[in-house]
Amino acid sequence: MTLSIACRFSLMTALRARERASGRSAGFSTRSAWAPCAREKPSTFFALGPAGGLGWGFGAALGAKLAAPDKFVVATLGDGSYMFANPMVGHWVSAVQNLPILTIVFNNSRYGAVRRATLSMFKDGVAGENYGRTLADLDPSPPFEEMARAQGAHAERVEKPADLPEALSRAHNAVINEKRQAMLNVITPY
Ligand SMILES: Cc1ncc(C[n+]2csc(CCOP(=O)(O)OP(=O)(O)O)c2C)c(N)n1
Ligand SMILES: [Mg+2]
Repeated sequence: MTLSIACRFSLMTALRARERASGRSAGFSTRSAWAPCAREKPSTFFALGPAGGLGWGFGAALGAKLAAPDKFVVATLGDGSYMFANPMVGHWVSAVQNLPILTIVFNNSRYGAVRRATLSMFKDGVAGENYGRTLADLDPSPPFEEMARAQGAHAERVEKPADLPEALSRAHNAVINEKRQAMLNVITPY
């Protein structure tokens, strides 16, 4: 099992357990980061298709929190999607408008989908050199957790799958009990 897949499974398991306990959550993703997690209730997961709208998830999640303040709202985003969303503004809006949500970034330091698409068509061309990273590289990744903290978020960098359940617990506690926004920068190299 790769680190990335392991991270996602820990996340799904932890969030689904919370959902069963509270019955109150909603997820937003620019893309299908929750694909392995079958949803059991309608209107608990919203996402766009892969063809457009990168950057939609963060703002959509804030809008959902505005519309449904009693729900535990989670935005799950790739690092590219997060950057497209203008994250400093998103965290600022969250703080100023009192919209505590949990934002989870799956950070592989690249536009992984772009790299995959490039390699699937042009792996032997110039674009395929350097393992297709040339036009898809986001390395070195900025310290997203520090940027979120600057806007008052409870924010953590998570490097090991084993650390994810407890990090999720702390983030969940910050949102539900402290009414603070939370952010997890989950490092998922592959
Ligand atoms: C507005 C917009 N621009 C460009 C794209 C093309 N696009 C689809 S996925 C993607 C990269 C996504 O990167 P990331 O969010 O880091 O996810 P990863 O594939 O690495 O898991 C891009 C640029 C898009 N969908 N929407
Ligand atoms: Mg990425």
